[in-house]
Amino acid sequence: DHRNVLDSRVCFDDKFSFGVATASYQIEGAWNVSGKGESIWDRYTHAHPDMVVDRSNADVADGSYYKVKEDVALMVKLGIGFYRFSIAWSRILPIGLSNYVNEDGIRYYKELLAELRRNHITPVATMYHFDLPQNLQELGGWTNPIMADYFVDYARVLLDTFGDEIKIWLTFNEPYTFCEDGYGGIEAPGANSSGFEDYLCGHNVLRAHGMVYRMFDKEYRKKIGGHMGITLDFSWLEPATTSVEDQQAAETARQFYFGWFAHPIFSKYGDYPPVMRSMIDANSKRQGFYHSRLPYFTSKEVEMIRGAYDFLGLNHYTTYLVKHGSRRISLQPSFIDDMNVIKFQRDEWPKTNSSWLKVVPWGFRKALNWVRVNYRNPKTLITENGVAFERGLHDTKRVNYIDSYLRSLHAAIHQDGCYVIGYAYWSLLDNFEWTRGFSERFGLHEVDYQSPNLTRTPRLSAKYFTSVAKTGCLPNSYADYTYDI
Ligand code: GBH
Repeated sequence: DHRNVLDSRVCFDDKFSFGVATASYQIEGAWNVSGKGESIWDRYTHAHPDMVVDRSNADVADGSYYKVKEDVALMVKLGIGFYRFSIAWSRILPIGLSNYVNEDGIRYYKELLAELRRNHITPVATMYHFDLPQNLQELGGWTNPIMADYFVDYARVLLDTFGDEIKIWLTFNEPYTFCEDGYGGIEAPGANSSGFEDYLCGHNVLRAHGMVYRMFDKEYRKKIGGHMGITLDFSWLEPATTSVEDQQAAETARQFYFGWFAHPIFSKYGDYPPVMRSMIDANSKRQGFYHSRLPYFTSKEVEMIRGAYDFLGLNHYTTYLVKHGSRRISLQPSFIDDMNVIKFQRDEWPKTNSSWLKVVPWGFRKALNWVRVNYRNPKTLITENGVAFERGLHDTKRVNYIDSYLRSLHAAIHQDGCYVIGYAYWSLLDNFEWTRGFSERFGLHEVDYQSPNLTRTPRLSAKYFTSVAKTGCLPNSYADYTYDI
C-alpha cells in the first residue's frame, strides 16, 4: 500500500473503476464512408443547418473512425479501466434492417475492441446513442411499435458479432433526452409533438429495452456471459422551498424526468410512476381524448420490463430547483403542462459554457441516494459526468468540477451506502454536442478543429484524471498531479 498514516486523501476502493465516455455520432465522422447508412442526425444537420448553433455537423467530427490507435493511446495514458462508447446502428445495418450487414462497420468496431483488449481497457458499449437509421425514421421512428422488433434484430447482430468481446452492454442512452427533445422538441428528428409523440417514443423504447434484455437473458447469458443495463439521465430536482407544495412538485418532477423510464424497469412494481399515470390520464380526459396520451402496457409487458437490468447506467451533470406550478390545462398537450412544475437554477450557482449546466456537486449525492431509496440500491455505473468550459489547456475550472463531484460521489458510496461500481467522465475529447455543435467543449483533451490532423492535446484535467484513475484517490493539492506538465 502506497498510502501512509498521514495520508488523509479521499480514496475509492481498489475495485472501483474509472473510465471515459463518448458516442458514435459525436466523434466518429466518416458519416457516409465504406457503406455507412444515413442516420437521423446526418439528415437533420444537413437539412437544417440553422438548428445547430454554429451551423456545424458531425460529418467529420473528431475523425475517430480513422484514429483507433491514437484515441486508445490517449486512454492508456489516462490509466483508465474502461471505455464507454456507442455503436452506430447505421454503420452496422445501413438501412437499419438485419438483412444487410455492413462488413466495414464490423471491421471498425473489431479494430477498436482489439486495441482496447491489447491495452487491458474494458469496453462498455451502448447500442443506441441517439442516431437512428434514417430509413427507420421514415416509418415513424420510435413512435412506431415495430421499432422495438427492429431494435431486437439489431441487438441480435451486435450480440452475435461482438458478444465474445463486449461483456458490458447498455441498450439505450438517455431515452428521456431523445424522446422528449427529439419527439417533443427540436433535436433530431425534430417532431416537436410534446405530450404525444414523446410518450409514444418512450413506450416503444421501454418495450424495446425489455425485449432485448429478455432475449439476452434467455439466449446469450449462458453462452457468452455479460451484463446488460440502460443509461438514464438524472439531474437532481430539489424543492425550491420547504413548503409542502414545492416538496410535492419536486417529487413529481423526479417521477416525470427520471421515473418515466426508471420506474418501469427498476421499481418493485414496475409500470409508469403512478403520478404520471394519474396526471396524464386526467389531463387527456379534460382535453377531450378518449385514450390517455400516455399509452398503457399490457400486464405481460409490465412483467417483461420490470427488473430488466443487471445494473443501472447513470448520467448526472447538474441540479435544478422546483416550484409547484399553477398552470391551467391548455388544449394543446405538452409534457411540461402534464407535470405542472416550474424548474430553474440559482443565479449564484457557478456557470459553465452550457446554459443548462450549473456546478452543483451536492446534487449528485442526493440523486444517488434517491435511487438507492426508491429502487432498492441497484448496482450503478456512472456512465457520464462532465462539464464544458472555454477553450484552453489550463482548465482549472474543469478540475474543480470533477474533483467536487467525485467527493460528492465518494460520500454517497462510503457514507450513505450507494452501490456504485465505477465512474466515466464525459468526455475523452471535445466533440459534436448535438444542437450546440462544437461550441461546448467537454473534453479532457482539446481537439484543434482547424488542424487537418484534428490534433488532440491533453488539458490539465487530463493530468488530474490520470492521477485519480491511477491511484484511486483524489489528490490533496494540485502539486500531486501537476509535476509533469
Ligand atoms: C448528455 O446528455 C448526452 O448523453 C451526451 O451525448 C452529451 O454530449 C452530454 O450530455 C453533454 O451535453 O441547451 O437547452 O438544448 C445530458 C442531458 C439533455 C442535457 C439535453 C442538455 C439540452 C439542453 N442533456 N439538454 S439545451
